[in-house]
Amino acid sequence: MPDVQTADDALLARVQATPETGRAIPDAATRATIGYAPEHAVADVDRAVARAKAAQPAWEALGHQGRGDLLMAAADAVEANAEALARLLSREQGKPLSGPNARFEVGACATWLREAATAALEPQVLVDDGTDYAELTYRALGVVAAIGPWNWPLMIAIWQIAPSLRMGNTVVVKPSEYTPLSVLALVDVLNEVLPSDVLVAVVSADREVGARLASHPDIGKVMFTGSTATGRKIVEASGANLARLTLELGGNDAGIVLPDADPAAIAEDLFWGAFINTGQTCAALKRLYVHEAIYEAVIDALAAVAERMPMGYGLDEGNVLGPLQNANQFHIVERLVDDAKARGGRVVVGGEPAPELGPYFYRPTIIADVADGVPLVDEEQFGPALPVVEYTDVEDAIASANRLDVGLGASVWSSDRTAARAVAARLRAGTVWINSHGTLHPKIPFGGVKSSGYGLEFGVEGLKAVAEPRIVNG
Ligand code: TXE
Repeated sequence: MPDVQTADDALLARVQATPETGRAIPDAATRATIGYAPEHAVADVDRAVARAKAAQPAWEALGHQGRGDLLMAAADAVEANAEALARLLSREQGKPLSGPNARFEVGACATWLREAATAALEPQVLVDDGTDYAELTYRALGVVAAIGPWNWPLMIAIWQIAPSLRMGNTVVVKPSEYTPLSVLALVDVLNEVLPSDVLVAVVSADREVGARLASHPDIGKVMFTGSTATGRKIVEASGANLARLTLELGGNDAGIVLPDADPAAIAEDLFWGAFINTGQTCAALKRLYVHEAIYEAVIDALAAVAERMPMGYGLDEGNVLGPLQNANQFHIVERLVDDAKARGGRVVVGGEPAPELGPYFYRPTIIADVADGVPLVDEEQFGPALPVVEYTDVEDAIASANRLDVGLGASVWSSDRTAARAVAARLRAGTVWINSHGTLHPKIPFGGVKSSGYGLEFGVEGLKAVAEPRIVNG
């Protein structure tokens, strides 16, 4: 048996380019080069789409059972390579192996593959009254473009790929320029069991490559997770090819802690709601509104959790927080925290980088005594810095939660589920959690409202979103 280090490097060797032809990809923590990503050109996108288009009819002809069996085998292949994938992901993305991080992400890939393989999508009888008969069925759209981000690169790629394949589409996947190697490794593992050209990857730092993929005339659907700005470009591109879109864009999720919540009981779930993946999560808790009666108690309990969570190099067992993945994101977090401090925000913990750990580490940070209008509250920080806002009247907290132009998730924290549900019903977000934040389930649809995007992923709704509806009438 090769040791895990060898397996990790062996996987990398299967997918990487040479130093002469490829682009150096740094370890997110140390910034040392870990490998070389291939650089595809716009013409390679056209070739990739042509291959996927040619492979699609035979893939669709396998039927749900045949495709589902192969997706189950793909899940087994992911598990057989789980530790190597997790290590490569940890190095490239920065998230530690331990905690709800790299091993968790690879495990979720297998879980979501199996769910996509087995979810039942039965024909829906619309009318059957003796005179008229009509039913609704779903078939493949053709070729799906899967365009992903760098924060959860493997899991989000699977969210896009697995339902698309299940429904008989073939897929061209374009990973983020920041995390191409781990996604290429995942694709390579999936392709151990998939027929050739059913799943093709294109990789480039040139954003024209993603733009060409989204606007390609033979793309029937774009599954996109990333920034709102790029999402808008994809909407514009779809004016030409009329590709269907699922857009999972940024968020600025609010949490509201009601006065009857138990600070000690909720502190750890609050912490992970905000700091999962070191805060680099679309549906993370990004601003917390706490009732004045328990404001200091919640801050103290949260700070105690933050202080005992180890941050450091991802391959060192036991660390649960890592670096910001890239310089750009590090500078966003640093700017927003410095600004909040300058405006009188109280640093409860953190509030500064951790350069002894590496150039882009930032200490887990809780900033109290800030208000709406402070950029750390109003903008997506996408990092380990949580602003806490005190409120007196829950009506104000609800108004604050709803006042921004994004609506991916939100949460309400209370010992009274009925009271929490009453508040939840008034929050404008794709998902409102009660006493947790950001927890996902493969059968529960997930998607945003407002500028957080549109379309649902996961479960049966997720299958419908990568399929063409067909009514048979008569
Ligand atoms: O995202 P982009 P970036 C937020 C986060 C972060 C910011 C920018 O706040 O600071 O977005 O991150 C591809 N047509 N989120 O720059 O630019 C691109 O190559 C088609 C939130 O990584 O949106 C990459 O594969 N594709 C988010 C993908 O789009 C294009 C997660 C995302 O890149 C393209 C990540 C084009 N014209 C960042 N231009 C979340 N919701 O979780 C670029 N791409």
